[in-house]
This record gives sequence, structure tokens and C-alpha cells, in this order.
Amino acid sequence: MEDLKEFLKTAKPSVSVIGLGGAGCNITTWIKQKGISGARIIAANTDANHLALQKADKLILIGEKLCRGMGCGGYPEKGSEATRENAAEIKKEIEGANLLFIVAGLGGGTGTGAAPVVADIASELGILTIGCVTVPFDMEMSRREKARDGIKLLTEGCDSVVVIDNSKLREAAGNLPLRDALAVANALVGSFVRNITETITQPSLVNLDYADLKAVMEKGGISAIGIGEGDGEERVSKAVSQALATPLLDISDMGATYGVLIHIVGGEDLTLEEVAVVGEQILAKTPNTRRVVWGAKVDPNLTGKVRVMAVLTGVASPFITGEQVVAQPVKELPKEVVKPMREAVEAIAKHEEEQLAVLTKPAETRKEKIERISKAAVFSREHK
Ligand SMILES: Nc1nc2c(ncn2[C@@H]2O[C@H](COP(=O)(O)OP(=O)(O)OP(=O)(O)O)[C@@H](O)[C@H]2O)c(=O)[nH]1
Ligand SMILES: [Mg+2]
Repeated sequence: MEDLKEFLKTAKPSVSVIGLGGAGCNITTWIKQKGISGARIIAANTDANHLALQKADKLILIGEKLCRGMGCGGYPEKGSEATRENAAEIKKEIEGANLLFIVAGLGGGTGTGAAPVVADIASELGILTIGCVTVPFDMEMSRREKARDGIKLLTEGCDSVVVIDNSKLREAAGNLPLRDALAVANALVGSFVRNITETITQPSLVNLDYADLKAVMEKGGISAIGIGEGDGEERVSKAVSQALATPLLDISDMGATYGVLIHIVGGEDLTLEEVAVVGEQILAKTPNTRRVVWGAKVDPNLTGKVRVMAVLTGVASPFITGEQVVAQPVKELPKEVVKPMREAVEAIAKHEEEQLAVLTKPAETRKEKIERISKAAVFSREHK
């Protein structure tokens, strides 16, 4: 029993979140204030006044010599240099993490310059690293250019970079005033980080395991997020349709998505049957997808409603490549491909029971656990 407890302790992935620059730190403060189980929050900025107001487990003033606590004034090269000044400290802070979220609003100096440097440090340490960044509004033209260059550098060090276009977000939310749109972006990035962290570190209705996350994010490139919410009879299908209709980054070809990560939150009335439907609907819209993983949790405040967050990994975006958006027809998925999806969900449901039973069984090795879970949860296939 003692061995098992020890195993469960070490089997739990260690998660760190680092916010960089003004927007990045605002987002990590949002997360810290909401509370997050199982992650350590670090906030780093070149701007001492802004940093002093943040909530985090660790604050790091970067580039003290170069920026004298006064920010980077919009120059990413300065942000990179400032980060190199504190590389050893950052390395010490993130060392030992299995998963790192790098959070920033791209387009300024600090976040844009710092994020790729932190990603390189994490990559050398072998940490699974997910960048979570926003790109500036359409009206911030030169800042969008800077953000594009920043993303290209960031993808080299990160496993996946989740990109949220502030302009798309504003559009999707019905042309909110700018200030409100920024607050929504903070909440969106913040809840993405929180949801993923909590489903891999805390028991949930359907657990998303570290191995699942790794499988879908590892070769992820650029990822887009879509969100949806539904209530009433057709709540699941409404939530899914909305999530897929409004990816918060333009995608050139939805059908070419490499992987899909689905996160579902519902009230205590959420059933596994409904969870299975979500997976099928998303697969039908992304027919060439190689990997689908999902997690679901119950939020007692959400009775009657279902909230879906879909992360589409390995997408091509005209924002990054500078191409025009070409709408692609969505292919229907053959019945025989849909069926195993339901079986996979049932396997996960069974796996949940097994997890409870594990407390009375001899402990399996970490390697066996990872193999078993990836077999049950990762649905991969060859599809033309
Ligand atoms: N999501 C979000 N985006 C923000 C926020 N504030 C600014 N932004 C966006 O993020 C971009 C970068 O701004 P900051 O984060 O303030 O810049 P910085 O990284 O601190 O860089 P410097 O101030 O130049 O050192 C802006 O162009 C905005 O598009 C915020 O609170 N939330
Ligand atoms: Mg700043």
C-alpha cells in the first residue's frame, strides 16, 4: 500500500505555467486567482511595476540590467536578450516539470521575445511544452507581423503552439469592446490551461492522461481552439457545432487537422453516452485526424449545460503562412470509422472503474500504466 501511494505520487505529472510579458502575466494572475489544482505558476516580466501587481507562486524580473525594470518598448529582440540574462534562474524554476505552458500575448517586446527563449530552455530539458499565445487585433498591423515571426520561432522549441487570434475572438463574441475582448481572451487562455491541467492531475469523469496529451500535442505545430456551449435537448450537438464553427484562428483546411483534443465540462447530469457523441461529431468534421483524445469533468455549477473546448492540432493557418483562406467542403465520416470511437469511449469508461479498483490491486509499473492508458484512450487510425 505504501509503495502504491509512492507510485501514485510520482505518477502524477508535474505541471508548471509561465506567464511572460504584460498579457502573459495578466493571464497567469487570472489562473492563480481562480485557483488551479496541480500546477505551479511563474510570472516573468521586464516591467517591474506591472510584475509587482501579479499573483503567482514565483515572480521573476527578467533583464534587470538591460531594461532596468521598464519593459521592452515593443522590441522582441530586447525581450529575448532580457530572458537570456535570467536563463539560469528560469531553468532552475521549470526543471523537473513534465508539462510546461508558456503563456504570452504576442505583438509586444517582452512576451514575443521571451517565449521562444523559454521554449528552447524547456526543450533542452525534455519537457512537454505547450505555447498558449494570443495575436493582436487586426488594427495592430505591425504588431501582427511581429507576432507572426514570434510564432515561427516559438514552434521550434514548443511541442504545440495554441494560437488565439484576438480579432477572431472579438468577432465570435459579437464585436465586444476592446477591453472586454482582452478580458475574454485572458479567461479563455486561462481556462484552457486550467482545464487541461486539472483533467490530467485530478480524478475526472473521463481522465485525460499525460500520455494522451503527449500523443496529440507532441508533433502538434500550430493548434487552434474552438469553444461551444449548449443546453436543452440537443445541448451536445449545439456545443460541438459552435466549437467547430468558430475556431479562434483561421484554418486553411479543417480536414487536414493532425490531432484533436476535446475537453468537456457538464453538470452532474453529464453522461458518458453524451461524451461519446461529442467525439463522433468532431471526428466527422476532421476526417483525416490521426489522434483524438478527450477528457470530461463535472462542474456542479453547470447543471443542464454542456461546454466543449476543441483543440485542433497541426493545422495550417493563413495567418501564419500569409495565404488566403480557402473554404473546404467537410467530408462525412464512414460508419465503420465512427463505431470504434464509441468502443474507445466505453473502454475509457471501463478504465475509470479500473482506476478506482487499482487501490486494491498490486501496483503496475509506470511503463505498464502508460501503455495501458494510451491503448485505451488514443484512437489512431490510417485514413485516406
Ligand atoms: N489576452 C490579452 N492580450 C493583451 C493584454 N494586454 C495586451 N494584450 C495584447 O498583447 C499584445 C502585447 O502586449 P503586452 O503583453 O502588454 O506586451 P509585452 O510582452 O509586455 O511587451 P513590452 O511591453 O513591449 O515589453 C498587445 O499587442 C495586445 O494585443 C491582456 O491583458 N490580455
Ligand atoms: Mg509590457
